[in-house]
Amino acid sequence: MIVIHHLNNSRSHRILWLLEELGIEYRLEKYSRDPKTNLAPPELRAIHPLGKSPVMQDGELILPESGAIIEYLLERYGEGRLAPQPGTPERVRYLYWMHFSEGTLMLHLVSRLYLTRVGEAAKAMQGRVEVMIGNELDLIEHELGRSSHIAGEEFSAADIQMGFALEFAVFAGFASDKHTKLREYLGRMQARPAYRRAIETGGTYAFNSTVTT
Ligand SMILES: N[C@@H](CCC(=O)N[C@@H](CS)C(=O)NCC(=O)O)C(=O)O
Repeated sequence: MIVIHHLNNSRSHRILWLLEELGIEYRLEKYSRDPKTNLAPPELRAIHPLGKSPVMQDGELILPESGAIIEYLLERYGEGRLAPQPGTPERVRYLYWMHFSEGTLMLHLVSRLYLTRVGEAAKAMQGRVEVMIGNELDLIEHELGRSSHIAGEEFSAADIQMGFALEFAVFAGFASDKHTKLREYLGRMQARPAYRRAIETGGTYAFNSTVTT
């Protein structure tokens, strides 16, 4: 059976959500963030040297990195679900947003979080990163004006991969009044039964509390 090494308040929620959407059985190994440092406990390093979550175990295979886990699960168990057909315009959008989530938006959100802790010396760089995050949310708002989901009219795993990054952006205060489609879209994603089941199974998840404003 698939095992997910799951940290509270983390990207691991993506994998639970995907597994719930696909109706695949799984077992959770739960870990809690340190209340002071917010870091994962050292036991996670026994599973994978970087000690981050999510990590998926499928038989002998140990796989970290949420995007890679999603791709693996779809390829192995997806039976063509939750990904547009290769060769279609939707597939290209799917690939773009699948990679954009960690490669661009999360990179900037996490960089900004760290920069806020440096203080005055980082102010100029922080401002630059905040401009980039704002531009990225504007781009997403525009994309959601084209279709009901991030890669087209159909729900796909790109919505799952983007979901956490958008929740984190809203949580960090980056969505403004002009991001109405983004907020409406997130509300729809969070209302999906599989999303709700993932929250119930995974436990504490702080990033979806500020979305419905
Ligand atoms: N790019 C990786 C990021 C993994 C990651 O940074 N996970 C965070 C939780 S969202 C974590 O484990 N943080 C705890 C720590 O750094 O100790 C992915 O998408 O899986």
